[in-house]
Amino acid sequence: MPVSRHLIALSAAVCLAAGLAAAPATAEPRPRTLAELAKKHHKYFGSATDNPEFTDAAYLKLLGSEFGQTTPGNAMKWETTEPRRGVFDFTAAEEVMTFAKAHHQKVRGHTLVWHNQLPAWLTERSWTADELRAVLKNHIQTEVRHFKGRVIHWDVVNEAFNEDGTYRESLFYKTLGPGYIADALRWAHEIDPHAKLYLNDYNVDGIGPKSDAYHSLIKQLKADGVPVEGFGIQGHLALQYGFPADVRQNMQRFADLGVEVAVTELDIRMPLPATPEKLATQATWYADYVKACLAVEKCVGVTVWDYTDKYSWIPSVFPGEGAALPYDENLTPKPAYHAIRKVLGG
Ligand code: 9MR
Repeated sequence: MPVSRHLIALSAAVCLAAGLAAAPATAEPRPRTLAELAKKHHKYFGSATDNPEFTDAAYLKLLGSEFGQTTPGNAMKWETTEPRRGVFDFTAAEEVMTFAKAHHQKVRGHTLVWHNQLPAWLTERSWTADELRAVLKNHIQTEVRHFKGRVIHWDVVNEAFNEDGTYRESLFYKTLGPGYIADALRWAHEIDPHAKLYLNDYNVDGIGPKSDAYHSLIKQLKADGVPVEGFGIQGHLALQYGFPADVRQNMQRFADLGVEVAVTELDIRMPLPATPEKLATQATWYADYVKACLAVEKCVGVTVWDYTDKYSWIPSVFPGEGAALPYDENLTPKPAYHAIRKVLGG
């Protein structure tokens, strides 16, 4: 019938017009996110986050869209998760886990054994080796059990060495001796054999006494059948101290031991004020760091230690320094962000 043919033609024209209005011929496709670009290289690109930031909607929008992985900056640390002996509280960590799940992000668990951010009940008395071993085992196993199957990695032991490659004289080292590291790895593995177990530290970007100490330790742990599966290179750099030129070779020598490598806490601070020159150098450094990870097959991903200068830990710890992250305080991408995109092929 001519009438219905007319109607069909009319409605087709309306649809076409509506379609054209919604997607003009000149529209650019949505730029791919850092997460999507990294995934093409079979790596993740992530950002740490922290609970006080969860009231900032603009911040969360970028966190959930641009990054494919997250690490709770504080929520899984001992003082937060076991504030009283044997009393566990995973509320803060669960807030991060819920966000990560909703945004299809992988989560790195950080951290089970560290000399810092320990609860007072642990540090304000002395322990026999047997007592402390029981406390440590219970802490590790309870936390790992709680997040079992939901974290890809655990930073099981964090910052175990001094700059010269000697063991840090932490409560755990002083009371239990160096064997606490192997014990911690074994206890964690017993509960969640699928999470990759990491040792993690700063100032181990290049080859030197501290990274040498990790290299020897991991080699020995492997020889002893201890379940160590990753080396976390935090990557807290500062423009005034130079770029670690051998970061790729360093990653590779760990990969050659049979462990994976991750860049776990990358930020690149500078003396303030930030100038275009400093931001350009920072951009090159970010690009070079990511390039190193791309060049090493067993480097599984890069995490920035939060993504915006608005929430960086740097200014409070290094007065007069900052501007360390790829987005500025207004959540605007900096040259570093564009440099990272470019290296990832964006
Ligand atoms: O980002 C964390 C900051 O909010 C805390 O105040 C600080 C306390 O030590 O820890 C920061 O994160 C550290 C991480 O857990 C381990 N590597 C160094 C990080 C920066 O200090």
